[in-house]
Amino acid sequence: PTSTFNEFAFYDFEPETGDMLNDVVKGLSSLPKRLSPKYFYDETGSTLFDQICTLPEYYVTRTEISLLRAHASEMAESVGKQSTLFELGSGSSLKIRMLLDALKPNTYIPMDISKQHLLNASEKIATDYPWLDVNAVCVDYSQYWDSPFTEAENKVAFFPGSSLGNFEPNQAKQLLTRIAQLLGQGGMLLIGIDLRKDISILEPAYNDAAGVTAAFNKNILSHINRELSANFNPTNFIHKAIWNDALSRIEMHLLSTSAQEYSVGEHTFYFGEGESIHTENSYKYSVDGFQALAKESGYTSENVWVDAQDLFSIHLFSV
Ligand code: AVJ
Repeated sequence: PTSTFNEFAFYDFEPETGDMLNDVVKGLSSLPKRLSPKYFYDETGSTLFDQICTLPEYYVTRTEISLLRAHASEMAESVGKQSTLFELGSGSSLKIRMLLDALKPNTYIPMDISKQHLLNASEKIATDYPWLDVNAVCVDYSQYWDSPFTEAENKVAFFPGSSLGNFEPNQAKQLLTRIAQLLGQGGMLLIGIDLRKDISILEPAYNDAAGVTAAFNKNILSHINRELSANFNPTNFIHKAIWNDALSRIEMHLLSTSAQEYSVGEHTFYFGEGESIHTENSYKYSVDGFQALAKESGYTSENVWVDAQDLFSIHLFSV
């Protein structure tokens, strides 16, 4: 007989502070200035993101959750019998709960860049699902991809929240290709992708009345202050979110309220009045457009679920 207790393991491939310094210096030295949205997610940023997910304007999370709730058993049926379930960007591991009972995998492998958040969330899952082995992996999945779990059998990956939308279409293709390599022939990918829609819905979702998204955007500077001994004053920047229709993406920026100068370690950066730091892209796809991108990355479309208002899609692909 096997053990009555599930296994819990934590693997730390947390990105080095030195990598972050190089990356931040490079981004702030470019024109226009930019910072990677992965630096939103320190402990404060992950908590602010959880708050965003409950905002009335931010339809993304609640729509995806209602799709999962409505179709979990059909999704599990389409996925078929898979024993190892990966989740990319597992955050607080709330959505996965809607799938665990239907999918009944042996092992859950949550992957996230935010270490403490991942540890708390995965311990809770291990407690609440005593039949499930949990192997949490703290990792920057945009960089590191030598998974210790390549050998596992019958793999399915869950990539919710339209997080893939943070990547340029070409980078998205590369990441999807890497995931396909991890999954191997017969592997399955269940992925949540936000849909193109009217600007009157899109812009408020990234510029909420309560100002939580503004705080989330500015926290990237506080994170850099803490991690890299920088001296940004986040109150001297304004949050801006705009829809770029030609590129089919929401862009988030931080605009400098005046001419000012800040240091990051040994480096000094000058910001003109009104100058932008581009902090995030959030690409939106049509159902067909995303299926074409996935096809180019080595997948076959198996199924897709869309809500009645055409806000959000959950695709199932096989490798
Ligand atoms: C986690 C990347 C999907 O783009 O909607 C939410 C992040 N940024 N509000 C998104 C985010 C501002 C979110 N993703």
